[in-house]
Amino acid sequence: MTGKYKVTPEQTAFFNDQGYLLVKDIISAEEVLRYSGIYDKFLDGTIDAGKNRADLGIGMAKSGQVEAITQIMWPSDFMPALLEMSFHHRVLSISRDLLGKDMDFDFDMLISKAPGTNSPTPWHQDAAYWINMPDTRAVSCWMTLDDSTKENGCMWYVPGSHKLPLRPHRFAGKVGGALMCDCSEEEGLAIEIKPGSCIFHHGHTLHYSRGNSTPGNRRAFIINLRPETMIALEREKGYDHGRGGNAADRQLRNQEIK
Ligand SMILES: O=C(O)CCC(=O)C(=O)O
Repeated sequence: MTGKYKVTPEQTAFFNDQGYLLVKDIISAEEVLRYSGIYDKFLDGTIDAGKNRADLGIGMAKSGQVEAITQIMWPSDFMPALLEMSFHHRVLSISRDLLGKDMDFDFDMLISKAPGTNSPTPWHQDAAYWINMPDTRAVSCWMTLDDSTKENGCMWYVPGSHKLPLRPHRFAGKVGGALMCDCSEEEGLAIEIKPGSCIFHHGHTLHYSRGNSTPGNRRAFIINLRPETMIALEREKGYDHGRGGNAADRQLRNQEIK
């Protein structure tokens, strides 16, 4: 790994303060093409993710649409070579700069908003999907393969929200679909990014995206990381983020704070 994929102390301080960090060009234009080819094989079913593929926007799809929001958990289980490719390596390196040398790969996922699907990802904090952890350090890297704009569903964040308690969450629509909490665009900040760029966000940072109302794709590749001991604890408790086919088994994990 080269120094290019390290972040500066100033960037780490920004992440700690704001709960997110934009990193431009984590993969090159050439690599975007390579990842796009792989991603499209997942979307068109050439690589069959089976029950690891589900609709995050359950109940929002219009007739004729396969999914309102396509979510594929653990793509690297179906294509282990992904683990050895640049994106995974660089994200691991940066996450260790941001949150500590014990950060490790927890899981990966693809979230795609097909042209015209127009289904927002509701405001939420990732930790609402997870079991409670004694060590709450966790980071996601959201990388786009397309121009990510407000119109096609770029990410919005509430700066500093990772420092506040988790908000109560509920199912946005049908049980098993996305979780949501009360929040609005007035509180947030939209970050439009170019293909191959990414945003790291803390597991407690409030975020959301609008639906894709454009004729183009909005394909995001996401990697989640947390301390290795917390990953071991999750697995011990039988929690593996939809590995092996329960992607649609989304539950409220933070009921006790309601
Ligand atoms: O891609 C999206 O619209 C949502 C992504 C998200 O919620 C996440 O990466 O945690």
